[in-house]
Amino acid sequence: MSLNVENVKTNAFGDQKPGTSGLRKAVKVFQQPNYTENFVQSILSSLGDKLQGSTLIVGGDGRFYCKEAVDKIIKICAANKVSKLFVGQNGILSTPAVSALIRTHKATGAIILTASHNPGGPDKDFGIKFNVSNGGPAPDGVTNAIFELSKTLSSYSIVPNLKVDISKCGSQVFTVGDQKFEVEVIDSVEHYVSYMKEIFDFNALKALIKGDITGKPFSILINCLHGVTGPYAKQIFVKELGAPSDSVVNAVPLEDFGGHHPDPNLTYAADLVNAMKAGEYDFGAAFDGDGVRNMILGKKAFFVTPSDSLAVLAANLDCIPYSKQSGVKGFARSMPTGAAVDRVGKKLGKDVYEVPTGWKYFGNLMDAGKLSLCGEESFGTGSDHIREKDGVWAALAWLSVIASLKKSVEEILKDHWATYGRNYFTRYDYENCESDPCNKMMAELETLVTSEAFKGKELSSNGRKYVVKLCDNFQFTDLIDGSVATKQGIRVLFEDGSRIVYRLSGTGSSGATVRVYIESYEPKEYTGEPQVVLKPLISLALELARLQEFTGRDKPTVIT
Ligand code: VG1
Repeated sequence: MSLNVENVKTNAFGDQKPGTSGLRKAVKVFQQPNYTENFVQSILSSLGDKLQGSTLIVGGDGRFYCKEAVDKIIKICAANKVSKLFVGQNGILSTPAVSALIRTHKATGAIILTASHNPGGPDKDFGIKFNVSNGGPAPDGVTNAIFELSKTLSSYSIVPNLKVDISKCGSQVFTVGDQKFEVEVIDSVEHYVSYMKEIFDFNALKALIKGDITGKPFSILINCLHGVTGPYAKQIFVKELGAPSDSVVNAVPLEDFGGHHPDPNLTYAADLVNAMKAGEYDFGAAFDGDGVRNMILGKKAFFVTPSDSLAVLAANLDCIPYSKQSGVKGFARSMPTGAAVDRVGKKLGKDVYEVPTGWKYFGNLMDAGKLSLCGEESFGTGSDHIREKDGVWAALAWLSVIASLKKSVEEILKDHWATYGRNYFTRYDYENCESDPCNKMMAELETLVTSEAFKGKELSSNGRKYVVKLCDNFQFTDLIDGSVATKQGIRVLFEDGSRIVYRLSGTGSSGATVRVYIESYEPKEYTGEPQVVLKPLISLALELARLQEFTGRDKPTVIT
């Protein structure tokens, strides 16, 4: 029996502009009549000629409203002449798993249901993200086109009577008008796990955990923060690598992430930090809602900053069989990320690229074979095995380095600093501030630091002097396609290599979040406490922006 397509009249919404990574709004916004449908139709329409006969991947992190959204997406894809969808069982797929699937199936793209590290639940956030055929997040050109379409959309097409059971794996074929439409429901973890087995030496990792490498069992604690990675982590760390079953905790994905922020940092993954403090575990890792972010801890909760993590992995990338085999190309980091990786690149004679915040800016360079590894200070690390950051991959990468160097996390870091010096780094986040004063603060700050009078100026704070070298609002030209991204963060760079960066977040769902990134380089002294070492620069950063005056906050929500 053939199913009918209905064209539904709708009114355009003016606010469907994707941010740093997809469209993120409160669940209640997505639940408005036609809101989700409109955005999905805009994504599909943006594909133009590539839409008819296309194959797409659909899945999400299991947060509240995922299932409803998957159902709408299937019905709208059917009406828009998509020929095949791969859908994760029960709508579940981690973002890295989606990226891998796009590449394997040579799909046109994917619609991913996630607001990533943002909290979930009926009163929290939902998100829809579109990834393109290389497996990566849609670049600005695509998201701008989607936004433009969304502003004038007057109808969408849907097959209201299409019923697909996404709880069972297997293929279901339908006739829509005179076209075939296939939905293949796939196991959420299988493809990703087998890919990880190709990338890493699972026998070596198994031996590490068992104790065959260091002479005693290496104990790990993996906290999935009730995000999507639970089933992946159970399968990999427990079933494949033989870690005890209680080494993976908070492994059941929950629609509201247990009421917490699924963001693996020192504040929101405090559980992991506290559990590691006693020294019972050698290695700890936590991941975010959709499995892209990672936090790495050593024994007694020794914290590895994401910027250092990137540098250590860069210096040791050939401990990973996949990277050794494919050859280590260049490295990249987002602009606010600490420059530790730059020093590794210099020593190894590899190029290091600096791009704006957001994973979408790495894709072209990777496709052009210019980089093997990239990362962001926001707990994102990944390689060219896919086009997303990948939390579970990062934990496996670290275990590979440990197995190969036969050293603890702390020893690895201390050796690294002894060789390269240390880039002290911290980030202050002021979440959910009022937008208008924050916009004003950024505008005034830009005027101040880019003024003639500010050039070469000597500033002092807590007895230390800093001489201004360069200030700007970061602008980036993509080396491959020439596209330009402007206003990517206000930078204040000093003669001694220290820097302060200010940005407004592009992932929040309401109000404004101010991020202040502070970094200094110490060639020899590497044992200091970042908050102590950076104190003068932190005070200077807050004073320059008149942060308390504009935000009304006397302390940040999160310090990393
Ligand atoms: C933040 C991070 C950025 C990251 C983005 C998406 O963006 O700073 O580095 O790429 O989140 O991460 P913003 O605009 O809020 O600073 V995820 O894990 O939520 O997809």
